Amino acid sequence: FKVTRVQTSPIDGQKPGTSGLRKKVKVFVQPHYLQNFVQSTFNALGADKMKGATLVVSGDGRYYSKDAIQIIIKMAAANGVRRIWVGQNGLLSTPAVSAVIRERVGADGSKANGAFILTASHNPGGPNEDFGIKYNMENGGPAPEGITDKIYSNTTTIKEYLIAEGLPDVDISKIGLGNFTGPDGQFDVDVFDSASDYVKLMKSIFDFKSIMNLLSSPKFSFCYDALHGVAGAYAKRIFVEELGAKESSLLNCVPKEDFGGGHPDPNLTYAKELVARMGLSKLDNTEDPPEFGAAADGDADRNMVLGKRFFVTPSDSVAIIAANAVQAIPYFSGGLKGVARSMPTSAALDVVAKHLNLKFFEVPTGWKFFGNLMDAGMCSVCGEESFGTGSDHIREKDGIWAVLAWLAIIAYKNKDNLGGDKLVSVEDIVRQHWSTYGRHYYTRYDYENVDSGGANQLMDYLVKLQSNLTEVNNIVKGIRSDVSKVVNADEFEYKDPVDGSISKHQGIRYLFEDGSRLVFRLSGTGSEGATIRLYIEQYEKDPSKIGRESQDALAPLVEVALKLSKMQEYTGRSAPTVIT
Ligand code: VG1
Ligand code: CO
Repeated sequence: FKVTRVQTSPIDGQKPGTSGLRKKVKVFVQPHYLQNFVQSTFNALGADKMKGATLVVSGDGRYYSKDAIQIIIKMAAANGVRRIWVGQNGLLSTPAVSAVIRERVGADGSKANGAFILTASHNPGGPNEDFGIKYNMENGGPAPEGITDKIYSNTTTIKEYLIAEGLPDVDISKIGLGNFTGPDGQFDVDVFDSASDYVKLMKSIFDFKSIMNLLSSPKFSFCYDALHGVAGAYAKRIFVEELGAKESSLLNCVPKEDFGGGHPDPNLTYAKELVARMGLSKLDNTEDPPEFGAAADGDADRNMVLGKRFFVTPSDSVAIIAANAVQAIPYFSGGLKGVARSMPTSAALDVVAKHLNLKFFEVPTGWKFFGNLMDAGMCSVCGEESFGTGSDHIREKDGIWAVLAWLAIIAYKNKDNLGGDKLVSVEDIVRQHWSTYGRHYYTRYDYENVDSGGANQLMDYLVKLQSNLTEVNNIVKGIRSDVSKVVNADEFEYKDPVDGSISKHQGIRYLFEDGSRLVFRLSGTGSEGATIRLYIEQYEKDPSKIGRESQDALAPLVEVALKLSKMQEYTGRSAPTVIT
């Protein structure tokens, strides 16, 4: 092949958000759109870094991925990249990409330098829905803000991109190595099995034997919903082939370009089929739901964990994993280096960290902030309220890992008891945890696709209000007299303890005397309009009060949040789109 330089000009709006660039497919297929972003990434990383590099290119298999992969292969070849690794059919979950970067060794001894991940995660897919792309670094984690800022600034000045001419489309449906020759010498495309590196890593972390015993126990039953995302490719290999779960325990585990028309977001609103099977729908007519159910998002980095007629909040999930990791998961048997959560995530993890005397960190929303802590050996387990849980085995959150962690904990809690009469259930484990550590009632209200002007006004108003706590408390008292006092209010700002970098404007916080919190943020992953997220949390230590319905317990704070922020006035919405 030879290298062609194509003239182009900047296209507006290519700023990566919380996790890469996400837009409607219609936007991505415009002439030069993807190419501008990919070349801007190569330029941000530097031409010398790209020369001779090995890059992974794959994703959750959503619509437009296959075309995008061919374009990126040709551009990489033209930019001097030495080899491209592609998961079979272009499929790799986000955590598997991270694992491949860190663990895989090519036939010629090569190691990956980075990856393009093609996903818009939990956003729907298809010709009228979303596509996305992000770059991950040599440590397997998302590019830090220093790089994403550079990528964005390059997109505003770009004049040309390089693409290989005469390089044929590569057949990514077949495993094998293709060799090509360009002006710089040899260029290879290596198509490999999407699951084997990841499966190997999971087997090195968990005791598969004890999980197998649990899955084969007549007292236990299991169900997994991939929502037609890429997790299906891993679920079958791990849960069925390795661990012996029944094939019928898998729901929607065939990856589809449009996720079967659904919204591949594992929460109580969108994972309808699983929610019904677990006996959690409003009209519960399930005779005997499984003991354990879980779901993943499109790119399989998120997880939702359910027990029989029981929902585990993601904030509780990470706290419970941290509290049990050393006993239940061989990878952690030497102890935890530290734990971390994103700012809006509840303080359940903080309480565990305190009890166990662990290092603790609170970072802004988005997985990229955990990477530095992990690379520096300061953090083992971390999580976000947005159904993201993970550890330092890779540098992304990991949906299947979280499910294995829960299975390991259930297996551990029942280890002397699998022959006994009653299973220590998911609900038992969570309630035991609350009685030891107290309970953090938690809910999140999302107002999706609201007018950006109104959303910004609401945020500006809340920031301005913060300067006068007396006024805030007058308003709060006027709304409800039964909530405690606001003692602090600010915009969250983070200084990375490893590299000293500072991230500002990471969410507006109202902190109450009794430990309750209200947090307001604008989403950075949407593709249209603005999404306001409102996070509401209340801590209850009194054992006689930890068994309430979460929406009842939080009702006073919710009322305060909505009235204080003038939510309806600014957004025109009388109710959120999604409550989790
Ligand atoms: C959301 C979540 C955040 C998560 C991010 C990426 O971001 O709130 O916790 O890290 O999605 O997850 P935002 O900016 O929309 O609130 V994923 O599974 O979409 O890569
Ligand atoms: Co995701």
